[in-house]
Amino acid sequence: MNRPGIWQLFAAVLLGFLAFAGHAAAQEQRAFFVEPKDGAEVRSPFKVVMGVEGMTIKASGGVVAGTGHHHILINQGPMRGGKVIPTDKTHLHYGKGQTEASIELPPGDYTLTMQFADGLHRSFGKKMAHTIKIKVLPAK
Ligand SMILES: [Cu+2]
Repeated sequence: MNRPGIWQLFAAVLLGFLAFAGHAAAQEQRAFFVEPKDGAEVRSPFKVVMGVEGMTIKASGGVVAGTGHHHILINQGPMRGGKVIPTDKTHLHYGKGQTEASIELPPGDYTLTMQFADGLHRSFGKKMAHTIKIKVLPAK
């Protein structure tokens, strides 16, 4: 009988389970601002970095399950799921699959919402959105 062998096997199974559980948790779907942080003070133009988990970034065009692209909505909250995001000065599309952008805004307080949406720009709703507040400072 090789008792240490059995305990090693037990430990390996336990570690495997923990790794699986951790992976499952990481697969939770969310979209978020990496940069700027909520409450940040920035000067124009400022850099925005967009992140997504549990979905894949794909250029706009067709609808492929589990994929989409980023949008930034200026001075508004998330858009209802299924609603097509308009294209104008306050609804910015990153339809080439960009994860970084440079944004220019006049000085002031802003609410920015990062909204993930499908290949036809249909919002994935609040669960795939992240809203932050920032202050754009006057140019130096
Ligand atoms: Cu779009």
